[in-house]
Amino acid sequence: MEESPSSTKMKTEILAMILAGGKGSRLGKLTQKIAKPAVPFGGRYRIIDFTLSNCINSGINNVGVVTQYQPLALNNHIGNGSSWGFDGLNAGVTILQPYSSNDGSKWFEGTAHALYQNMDYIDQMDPEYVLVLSGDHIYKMDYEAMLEKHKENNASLTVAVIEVPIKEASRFGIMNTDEHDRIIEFEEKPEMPKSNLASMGIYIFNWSRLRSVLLNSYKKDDQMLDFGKHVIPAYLESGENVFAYRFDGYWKDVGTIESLWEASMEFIDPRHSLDIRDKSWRILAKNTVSPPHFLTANAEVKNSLVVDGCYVAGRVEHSILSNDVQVKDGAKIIDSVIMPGATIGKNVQITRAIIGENAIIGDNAVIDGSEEIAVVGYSEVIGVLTSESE
Ligand code: ADQ
Ligand code: ADP
Repeated sequence: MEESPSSTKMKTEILAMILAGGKGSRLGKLTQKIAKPAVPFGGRYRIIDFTLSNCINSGINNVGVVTQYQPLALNNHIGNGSSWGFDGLNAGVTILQPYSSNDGSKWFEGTAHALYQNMDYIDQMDPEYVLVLSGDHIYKMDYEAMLEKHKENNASLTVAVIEVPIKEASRFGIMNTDEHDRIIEFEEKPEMPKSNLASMGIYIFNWSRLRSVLLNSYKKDDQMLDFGKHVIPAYLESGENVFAYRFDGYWKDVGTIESLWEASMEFIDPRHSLDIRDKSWRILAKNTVSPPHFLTANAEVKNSLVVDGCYVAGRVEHSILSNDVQVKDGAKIIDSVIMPGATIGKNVQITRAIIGENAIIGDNAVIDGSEEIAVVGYSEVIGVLTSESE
């Protein structure tokens, strides 16, 4: 790739690249039609809203969103970025469309490859640092504080880390550090983890260094496809300054049905450590205007989040009703997440379930997730609704 002419360069200190392209196959039916970052969360949000909000709250005004798999809903959701304040003169979000080579077969093959494919865009922004983020984490984090640490350590790469329960450690990149938090050992998703210090998949790179490392590897035949599998080990091997940045707030990778359900249940609790009522760190979302929610005289709603446009005639306990959900007479919903636009028919019983967007659950259906979280897919129809409803 050629140097881009300096006159077209933007000169940004830090550019965030949100990786929003993974298939999210572990979310099964929920990501058949949309990318994981576009999956609804918390009634009013989509998963990527947390990362976009963190960027703007951290003073990071330039963001590229790398899409690949099923990007349509994500494009529609992000639009020009105005919902998060990215439409100003000094702030912008660019949705980077999937790229495929001439033979049409090679899309982004991994996280590092995805950055390599977008090198022209990054060069045009001409950042000193690139912050690599994932579009599928629920958390609030100040990336500016991480950047300060990166500079203080004179690091070439800083990896955000968190302690995880050891039984979950093999889902993550796991590392050991010295007393100054310099990373001395790193293993991507080890079968036998040597510690519980996990990579959050959030990296700050000095761009000029990463750029040449990637270019060199793609010139030769040992292409660096993935940050965890290839780039971090190569940095450690060549003696680069690689540091861990410890994060001790709430953070959840909602890559599985169980973790998505768990994070949703935690989200209901108003005392939860992910304080969404904190006005100094607001989580912004795309505004859809729906009428106020309506509860009938028979409705019984406890300990739940109910968003605009809902109509509730049944019983709802410890659950999330996202925007425009209908819960008909006699229906009972416990410990569940109902995604936007879903209709729950009369006398339906739903326990420990995630009901996908616009799904229709016909009258008298029983959806029981007491053994394993039950999932109904996007627009899926189960049974029939009686015709007089509506
Ligand atoms: P994983 O989350 O398993 O582990 P990966 O599947 O590579 O890593 O995805 C990281 C992010 O990049 C996801 O948001 C995914 O959607 C996105 N993504 C993946 N491939 C992409 C592509 N080709 N184009 C665009 N986006 C893509 C990583 C690290 C671990 C760390 C965990 C923390 O590798 O070390 O512990 O994140 O969650
Ligand atoms: P039924 O009582 O036969 O189950 P519905 O529950 O579908 O019928 O609707 C009862 C009434 O409430 C209908 O007039 C319907 O149009 C109205 N309604 C439906 N959704 C909403 C809403 N979000 N807000 C206010 N009223 C609604």
